[in-house]
Amino acid sequence: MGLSIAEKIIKNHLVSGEMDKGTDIGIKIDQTLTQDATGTMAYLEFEAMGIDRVKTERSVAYIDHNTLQTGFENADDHRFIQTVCKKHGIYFSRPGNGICHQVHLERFSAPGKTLIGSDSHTPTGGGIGMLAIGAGGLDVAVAMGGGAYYITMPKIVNVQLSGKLSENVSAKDIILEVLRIMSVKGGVGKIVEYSGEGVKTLTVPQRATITNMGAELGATTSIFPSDENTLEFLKAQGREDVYIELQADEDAEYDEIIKIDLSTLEPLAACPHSPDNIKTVRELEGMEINQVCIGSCTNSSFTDLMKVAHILKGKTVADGVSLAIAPGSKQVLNMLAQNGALSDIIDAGARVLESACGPCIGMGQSPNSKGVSLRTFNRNFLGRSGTKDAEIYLVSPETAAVSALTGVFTDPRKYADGYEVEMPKAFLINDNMIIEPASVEEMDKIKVLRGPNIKEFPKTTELENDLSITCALKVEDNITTDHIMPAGAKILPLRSNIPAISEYCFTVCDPEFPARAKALSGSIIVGGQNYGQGSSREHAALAPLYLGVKIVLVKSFARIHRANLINAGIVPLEFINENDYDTIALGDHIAVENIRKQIEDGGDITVINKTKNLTYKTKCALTDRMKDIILSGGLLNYTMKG
Ligand code: MIC
Ligand code: SF4
Repeated sequence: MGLSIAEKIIKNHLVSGEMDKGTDIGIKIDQTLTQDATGTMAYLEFEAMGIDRVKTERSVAYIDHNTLQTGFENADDHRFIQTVCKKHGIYFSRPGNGICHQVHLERFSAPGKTLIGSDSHTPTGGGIGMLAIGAGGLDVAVAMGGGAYYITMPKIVNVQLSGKLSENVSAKDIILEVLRIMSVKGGVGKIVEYSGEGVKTLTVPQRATITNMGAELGATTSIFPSDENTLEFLKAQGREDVYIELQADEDAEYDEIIKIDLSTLEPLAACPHSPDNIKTVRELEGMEINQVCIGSCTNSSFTDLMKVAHILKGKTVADGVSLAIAPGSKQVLNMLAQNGALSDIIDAGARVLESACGPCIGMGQSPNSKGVSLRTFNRNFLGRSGTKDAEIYLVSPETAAVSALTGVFTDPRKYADGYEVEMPKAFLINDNMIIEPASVEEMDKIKVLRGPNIKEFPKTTELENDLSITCALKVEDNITTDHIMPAGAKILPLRSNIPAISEYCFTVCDPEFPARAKALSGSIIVGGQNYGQGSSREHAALAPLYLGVKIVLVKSFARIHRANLINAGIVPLEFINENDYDTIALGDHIAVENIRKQIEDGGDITVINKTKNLTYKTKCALTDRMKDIILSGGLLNYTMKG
């Protein structure tokens, strides 16, 4: 039987297990990336492992999330990461150089290689044919130390693209269509692999928009073939030496097939508050809007912003609209500056932000109360923008730019004028904002600088055998990590301080949760389907850990968050009978007896609701390695035990 692209890369990197779907495999990791909001923790964990120098082919740390610097915290974190990188062999991309995924695609990505990153949108690299996966910080730390990365061998979904996009219909509309078809949980346990004649019509940045937002499907990753367009992109980045061709075998077998004719697509929008709540822009036309934000790792490439500049040229942003634009990287911003497009953008009245995540993670530009904001981003979870009652719609750069001018939701096809952005033959290459690590000889001289905001990774202990705990929170389906551990300008600066950030844990759902959980001597959280979707932030596991949560019992989990819970030593349980969910209430007293033995045996775990006098059967589905991690009290303890 032939292999798909993802299977070929996995085969080349397999260090443990067999490539049988649904079983655990370990793969060798060639590259890692971190960003600053998850990076401080990842590097503290790396330091705790006591390894001198990274063992990957390339590890890069980016500063892109916490660039508001409203206090000393972020700047201290940047300095810590910069010095840690210098010492331990990691490349450091300075603040201002751009968003991790955009810069990595431009300067470091390579077809056929494996990449894990402490950010859920790491699959952006799939646009160039990498096997690029989002992971928790601890997994990245272990990979930097030369350890394998463990995943469940995913099923492969083949999305066959035919035809060509019509003018002003965009790569964003393709992924919104895939989200409409598959939903935010449709990709769990799967890799989404693109093929077909339509692939040839898409450039690498367009493909990267699609693989980036594959994260919103809950997929392990998404991947495109590596072909002549890939070579063209790499040549223009002066990096054709890393090119290899990658195609699926003709007789590759897939678990699911989805067919999309690109010529039939029209502009789409993800409506509040979920990326799979899709409507056509036509249906929304005429709705008054207050804000437009263009940027993020989904849609801030040179070609995206050239299109935006073309639409804005010689016009003015509508009176009632605030337009903010954050170019994805210094390369993009500089090229727009040099060719004059930036001037068109400024002239139209856009508010030009630095090359960073910015409004995407609630770092500024929160909309007005009940404001309608059109964003080219990838997530529109409730409250993420910083304004709880705002209505966030995710759209293409074309829809965003045209609507910014009209002041109402507008179908950009009405403004089609035959303009096509050309892929540059040569991008502007200047890596002066990427600092190389010290040499092996020099590394010992480097002193790692820590500010007062940096607190140690919380210590964990071995799992107790008899748990007698209380239900401290009960939540619904599709809880995101933005509910569990919110971000934004006020909370993000605390990412390297677990005691302080824990005070905000779940406060979006229940402001009393942190105090209640702390007062109990051990607790359980109960949730619905797809619990923990969204970000890779391990803080969504570390904060509950710090607050004394021992078990999370839900109907189903999102992949990265479940892995983060295991890494933190919190037991992830799933209801076997989903109706049991209805019988647990806040404050119920829960007991799990002999849990160590139950975990070791690998069968169902019996959970007793003492208050209701009920017994629940739950499943844990842990591999032997995961069992050891949980029993040791988390991945750090497990790794240090050797
Ligand atoms: C996000 O888009 O939610 C983030 C912020 O980039 C996160 C990482 C984080 O929480 O630091 C992600 O996607 O993993
Ligand atoms: Fe940054 Fe937003 Fe991309 Fe996350 S989704 S990496 S916050 S731009």
